[in-house]
Amino acid sequence: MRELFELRGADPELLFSPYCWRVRLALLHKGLDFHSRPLRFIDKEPLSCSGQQQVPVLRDGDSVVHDSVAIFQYLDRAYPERPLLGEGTALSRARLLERLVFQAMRRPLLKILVVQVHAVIDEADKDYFRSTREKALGATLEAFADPEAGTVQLRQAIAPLEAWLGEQLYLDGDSAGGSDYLVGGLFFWAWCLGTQPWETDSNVGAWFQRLLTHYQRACGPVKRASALAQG
Ligand SMILES: N[C@@H](CCC(=O)N[C@@H](CS)C(=O)NCC(=O)O)C(=O)O
Repeated sequence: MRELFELRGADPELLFSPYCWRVRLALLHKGLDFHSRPLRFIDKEPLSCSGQQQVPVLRDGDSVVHDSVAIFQYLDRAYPERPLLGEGTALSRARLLERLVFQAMRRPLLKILVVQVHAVIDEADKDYFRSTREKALGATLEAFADPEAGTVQLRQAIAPLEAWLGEQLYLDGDSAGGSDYLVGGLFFWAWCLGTQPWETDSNVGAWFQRLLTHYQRACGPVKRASALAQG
């Protein structure tokens, strides 16, 4: 049996981790079904088989793999049809893209989403999330949050994607591939939390919609939180 350990909100159907979304999209690309194991932040025991404490974790028969990029690489080794990242130079470039996009998008997205994440997680997770994130950010969630500035910074960060997607339908070419899922996971994160800090009427907006439509056709509607009232 194939199992994906992933992160859930107070509503077990609300799955909002960007890294877990990457893996969901990758499994769909490979045509592999799986059993979802949604966990709260504090549910660490089920992850002990992976020797670390973060999701996503994929258990596939006797193999247990953690870290979204490592899971992509595992899937390409175990199921070579329809490669996600490829090998050699292609793999190296995909990993570089992941680093660059992550570096550029994560902080703006956190400014937009951090208070919303706190709002949607289970009561039992709230103290843990607040204390770990406030330590990492060096500020209270509320002081760090700045959806307006985050949106401006995010739009600057995705400008190269906007230009690139004016030339082709997907980051990887005519059809979606590993780069689309590595980047797309960050967009699903925002989407599931009830926000859409990019313009619908843009190349990026149309690209995200293609990924979402493809996913929903195969897997059903994506559960979304309702947006937080601003101000
Ligand atoms: N580099 C990892 C990052 C995974 C990660 O940061 N996961 C977060 C959820 S989005 C997590 O499990 N956090 C657990 C915690 O904070 O205790 C990947 O790409 O999978």
